[in-house]
Amino acid sequence: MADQPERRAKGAPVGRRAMLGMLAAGAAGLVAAPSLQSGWESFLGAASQKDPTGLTGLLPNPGGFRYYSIVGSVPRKNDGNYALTIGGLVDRPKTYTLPELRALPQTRVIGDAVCTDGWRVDNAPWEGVRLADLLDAAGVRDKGAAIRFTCFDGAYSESLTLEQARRSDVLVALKLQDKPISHVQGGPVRLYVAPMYFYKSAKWLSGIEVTEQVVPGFWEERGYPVDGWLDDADRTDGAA
Ligand SMILES: Nc1nc2c(c(=O)[nH]1)N[C@H]1C(S)=C(S)[C@@H](COP(=O)(O)O)O[C@H]1N2
Ligand SMILES: [Mo]
Repeated sequence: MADQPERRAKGAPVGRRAMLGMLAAGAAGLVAAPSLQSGWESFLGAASQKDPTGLTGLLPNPGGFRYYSIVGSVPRKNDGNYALTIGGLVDRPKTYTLPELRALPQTRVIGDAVCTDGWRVDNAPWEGVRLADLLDAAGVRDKGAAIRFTCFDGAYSESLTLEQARRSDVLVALKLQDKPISHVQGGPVRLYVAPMYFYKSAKWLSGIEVTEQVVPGFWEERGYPVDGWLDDADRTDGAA
């Protein structure tokens, strides 16, 4: 699992190690990142032959996003079988269904999606439940200081400090560009962490666990910064 390439069916993927160098180099490094020459169209061509995910039915390219998954196949979840569990250091652990999440107050955040691989999608409208609201409902205990996110792909994980998780621009997102988030984009529910690199925005979200300390996520265990702030991020959440 650890050695699986993040991008599948691509001609000349930029290695994660190389990307870390670019990430360390900051904005200039991102500008200098090799262009994704093969792109979505070639992904389609190759994928139709050998993509094991069966996801190619949901094309075309949704608005500039690239498809990422660290596993080959992810189960589909819907109103009937989706569940989001909030637990760990909380007073009121709870499992939400999709209709329950939809019934909560929805917040719209217009923000960027910036992948460390050098592509970005700016000013996309995301909608969903503020993570802060779910945490308040669960009642974070005094010892709780961080969040660990898990996913129903069975492999990916992410983390935030409690302070980051309480920001007004961190969503348990149900919609992107005014439509329910599609399966390929991590739906029906994914995290959207507007002020951080897109790897923080875990797709196929299924678990929110309040922990005492930050538990580094999948890419963070492999060298990515735990604090994934974008260069232009307002780290104080002035909007809150
Ligand atoms: N479950 C899961 N979430 C994930 C990833 C992943 O591989 N699995 N990749 C991350 C990375 S590196 C990026 S850039 C975005 C890509 O989201 P997209 O596939 O909707 O473009 O998802 C992030 N969240
Ligand atoms: Mo990414």
